[in-house]
Formats: sequence, C-alpha cells, structure tokens
Amino acid sequence: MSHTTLSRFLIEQQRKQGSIPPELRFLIETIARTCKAISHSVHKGALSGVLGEAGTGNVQGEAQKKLDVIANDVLLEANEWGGSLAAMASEEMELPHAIPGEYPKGEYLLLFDPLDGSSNIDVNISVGTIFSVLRCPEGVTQPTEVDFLQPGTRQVAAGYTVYGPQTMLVLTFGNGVHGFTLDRENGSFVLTHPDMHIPETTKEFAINMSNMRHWEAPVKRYVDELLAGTTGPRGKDYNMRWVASMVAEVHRIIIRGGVFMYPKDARDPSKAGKLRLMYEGNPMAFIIEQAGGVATNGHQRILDIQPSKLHERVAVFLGSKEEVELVTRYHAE
Ligand code: P6P
Repeated sequence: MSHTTLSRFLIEQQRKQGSIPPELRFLIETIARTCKAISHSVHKGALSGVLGEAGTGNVQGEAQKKLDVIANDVLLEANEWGGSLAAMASEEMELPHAIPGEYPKGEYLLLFDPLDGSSNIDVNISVGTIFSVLRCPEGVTQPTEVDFLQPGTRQVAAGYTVYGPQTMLVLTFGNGVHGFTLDRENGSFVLTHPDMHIPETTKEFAINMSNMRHWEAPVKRYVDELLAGTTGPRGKDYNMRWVASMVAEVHRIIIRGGVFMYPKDARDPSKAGKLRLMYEGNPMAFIIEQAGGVATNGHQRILDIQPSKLHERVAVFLGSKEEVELVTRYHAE
C-alpha cells in the first residue's frame, strides 16, 4: 500500500480546498525538512557533542542548551531564502529576524520555539519544535515586532514536531489536525494519524504540582476536585502526568485525552504565566481547537487574546473540552 507522504497530502489538500497556496505548501515542507535535521541531531545526542549548555542566555533569561541554538539557526537558515516569508520570530531571539536583502520576501510571518522542553535533552526525555504561521500585514515590506502582534485566530497554519520514540509532525491549516510519522529509512513524513480528535472527557491531568501554593483559588479548587477522585464531586479517579515538555503533553492529550495546565503564578503577578503566547500558546491552542478540544487562559480563548508584546506570556488550560470548560468556569465564579 502506498503511504501518503506529507508532500502528497499537501498537494491533495491544495487540490481539494485550494486552501494551501504554493508558497505556504513550500514553507511547511521546508519546516518539515528542517525538523528532520533537528530530529537527527536530537537522536544522536552525546554521540554528536550537542548535549549540554551553550554558555549563553536567551531573551527569556533562560540558559540555552547547545541544541536550542542549533535548532534556532537551522530553522533561520532553511527558511530565509525560499521566498515565502517576510520575517521570522523565535523564542531564542529578542527581535524578529529580517529576510536578508538578497532573497525575495513572501507574505507570511513564521514564529517558532525551536526546541521546546530543552531542559529534558540531557536526560533523554522527549522535546519538540513548535511553529505558527501568520500573514504579514498588507504593504509591510520591513516587518517589525508590531506586525507579529496578531491574535491566534489569524494563524494560517500551526504545528509541532515531537522528538520522542517516534519523530512525529502534527499540523493544522484550520481544516482538522493531521499527524505524520518520520520514516527514518527513506526520510519521508508519512500520514499515520489523519484527522486527529481529542476525547471530550478524560481521567488524566497534567500540572506541575510543586507550584500549588502559588496558584489562584479557581485552580486550587479544580485540582483539589481531581485529587478527591471518587470521594469528591467529579465521581471518578484521575491519573497525573508531568513531562515538563509541552509538546509531549499536548501530543499525549490529542491522542488519548487529558488536560494540561500552566496557570499564572502568584510569585510574579506581572507575568501571565511561564508559557509564551505567540509561539507556544497560540499554535498549540489552534491545534487543540481543530482537534475538538478547548484552550483558554482561564478567562478567554487563547486564540482571541490580542498580543501586546512578542514574548508575552500566557496562562494555559488546554485539552479535553469537559475539563477545560469546567476549570474556566471556576475562574468566572
Ligand atoms: P516547569 C519547557 O521549559 C516549558 O516551556 C514547557 O515545554 C513545559 O510544559 C514547561 O516549560 C515546564 O515547566 O516549570 O515544570 O519546568
């Protein structure tokens, strides 16, 4: 049986819906090819000397791993010459990356977290790449930060690649969510999970419990009910997971259901939470909603938030509809 590869899928989607213009198709294929290169480095690990700290820090004030820098550079280099993009932005860079003058510019803006969860790299736990595609505002030839500040509803595509036991690319253009598994023998991403859907209910939650004393009351109330299990109002026992790699959590939730929470934290009320809106919250919320789930910041749809800064943070509650709607309702009471 001939498998559907990513390239064939994109061509067929374009024929069916015409919703994937050639420049966007080329951009996604380039990102997929780049994720293959990142996967190769991640899976070689210590054999290729790419583990450990880079000895530098990023705009978030976080120590960078060598692979953070490698993944960022590989994504910049692969995407700047193709003619699809007007500019790029990354968790690892304070300002947007302009397309060098010698290359043609395109109509899209690409944002990415090149290697999310990279603190897990040295201990061999799954990490991932997250990306989001916006349109560059009409007539803007030299995009600056303000041109990226669009709500998540304006995304034309979003996806992630999880580097785990399998390397999988999960993608949406707003017409459902589709998963592709990397066939290492021939280097193709093969459509193995067409039309992915999140179960509406679940018995599994993901949150970093060590922050409990810093949570707001609605989060405490909700998690206490999960912990009470059959002895509490939820009437069922729950299981807990925390991988400390958002891509791995989101992938698990899309496959088998669940709720992922990174609430805002009383330690720093000025920060809405740890996760970043533009290249973590928005792409993951787009994917989750397209798979039939819900994604809020506790008060509103993440996709409806009007960004004010490129690296602004957002509280995240995402996953199975029943659970996310309940914890969001608790914030309104
Ligand atoms: P904590 C990874 O650093 C990340 O940005 C997400 O991938 C992950 O869900 C979260 O932070 C883990 O945070 O505070 O548990 O280390």
